[in-house]
Amino acid sequence: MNRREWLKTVSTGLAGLAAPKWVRSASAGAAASAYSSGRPNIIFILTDDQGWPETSFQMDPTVADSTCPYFETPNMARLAGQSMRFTSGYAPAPICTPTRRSIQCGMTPARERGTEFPSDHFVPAEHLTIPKALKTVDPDYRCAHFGKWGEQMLSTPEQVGYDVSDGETGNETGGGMGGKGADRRPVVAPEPKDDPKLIFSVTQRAMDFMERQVGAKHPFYMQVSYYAVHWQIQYRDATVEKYRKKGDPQRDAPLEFAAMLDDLDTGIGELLGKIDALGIADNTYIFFSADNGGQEHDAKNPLYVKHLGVAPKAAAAAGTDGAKEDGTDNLAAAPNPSGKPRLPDDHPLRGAKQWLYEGGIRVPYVVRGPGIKAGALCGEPVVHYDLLPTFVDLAGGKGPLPDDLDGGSLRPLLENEGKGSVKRALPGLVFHRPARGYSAFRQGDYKLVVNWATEKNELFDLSKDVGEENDLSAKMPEKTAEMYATLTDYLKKVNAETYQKAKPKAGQKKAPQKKAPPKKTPSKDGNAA
Ligand SMILES: [Ca+2]
Repeated sequence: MNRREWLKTVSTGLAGLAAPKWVRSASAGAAASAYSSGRPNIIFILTDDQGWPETSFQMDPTVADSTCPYFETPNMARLAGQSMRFTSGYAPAPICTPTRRSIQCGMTPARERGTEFPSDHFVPAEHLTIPKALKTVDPDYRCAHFGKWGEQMLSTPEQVGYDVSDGETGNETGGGMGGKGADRRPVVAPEPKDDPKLIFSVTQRAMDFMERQVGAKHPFYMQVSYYAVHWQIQYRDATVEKYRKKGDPQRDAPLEFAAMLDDLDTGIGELLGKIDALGIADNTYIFFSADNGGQEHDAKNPLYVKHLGVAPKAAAAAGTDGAKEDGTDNLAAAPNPSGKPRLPDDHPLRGAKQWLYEGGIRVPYVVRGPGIKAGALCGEPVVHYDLLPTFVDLAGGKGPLPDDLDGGSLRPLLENEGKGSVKRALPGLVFHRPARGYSAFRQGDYKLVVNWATEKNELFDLSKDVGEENDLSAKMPEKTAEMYATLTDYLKKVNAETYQKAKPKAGQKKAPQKKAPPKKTPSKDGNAA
């Protein structure tokens, strides 16, 4: 069944028509509980621009620097201790919006032809999405999206199926830079000193939503997309005082960044506390991750050159600062009175946000829930476009999903202490950013990085070389060619944007965009669900 046939079936209503096979068999076998359906709740906590090592716990216990002890994230650490840690967890893209589209629809940004902020034709509301899929498994599911939705998403949260949301929010909503040129400025004014990056108001709406669903005995899906720790930096005064007393971080991030991360952690702690207080922890899955790799805060650091493989000037020209697209100002160096060299934000990974090296796409990735062994580790590569099929599987949906989904369910890994593999149509993970001249393909321990501008391929064995320093392509030409063929066959099959077409041309500002469908009024108070 293709997606159009699937959606036609669903939109015509399930009664009296043959529902998709996986829906018909979905209702049986749910465990008895306080819920009308017994189905689990699913919460996805998505942070913004939080790098793989930007937590106080090690994302990979075998990699010493996969943490920054200066940062204090006790609630994230507690959650990780109760969870399975995916040490090779990936965002589908190294920037916000392509990742956020990919999450909702379970496809690669390459297939969505949405590898930059705009997409030339992809309207999420015209496709299967997480809330639509869960409601098809069981119409009792109530779905909410709080916090940052994304830039140029072309569909509102309600249009893709959420009952409750904060509307079409973006970086500016959460205190990022708005306007252009001389008018660029933080748009949240005055700065909300008790609610930096809207962390606590977003958390409060999420807690209220959960409470309503528990009272009404509805299973729920809730995505909480925090604006932190994306620039601009905001924090509470008491929090930043704590870090001023600690001195400078061991990484490029300014100490104010640590305060923002700390406040984010406090908000997440409140959310976790509410789950316990409501008595739903035993029937609730919590996924925690970030939308792309960490922002690099100091391109002047010589270690940056080592890790990115290019000189800072060239990196800036290539647009690693992202200032033109998403309002970040990442090249602002943190004060470094000690003068000692610091580690780049994403060390030991190579690169940072914007890049398809690991620093741009490998992110924190932990999952807690029924049947998941606390403290388990999983090295199997997983990605956010696996979430839609995973959520459907955890909710009790059976049978095949539409055949244009790229993700596979993580359930076999979650229920088997991380052992096993994920069943996807393509045996590997695809990352595609043709406008910047790069694609990458992760398969097992190996990762191929294709530079379309230079037509140079690099091959890395990430099990031995997480920093992508040893290019094996000359030593392993057959493996390189095989992975290149698999990647390029896929890109052709899904009609992905090509480097020749996607790279900016002289005098061309933006690709033409499809007109967005009409907006609905967002239900900000959440009374509807
Ligand atoms: Ca981001």
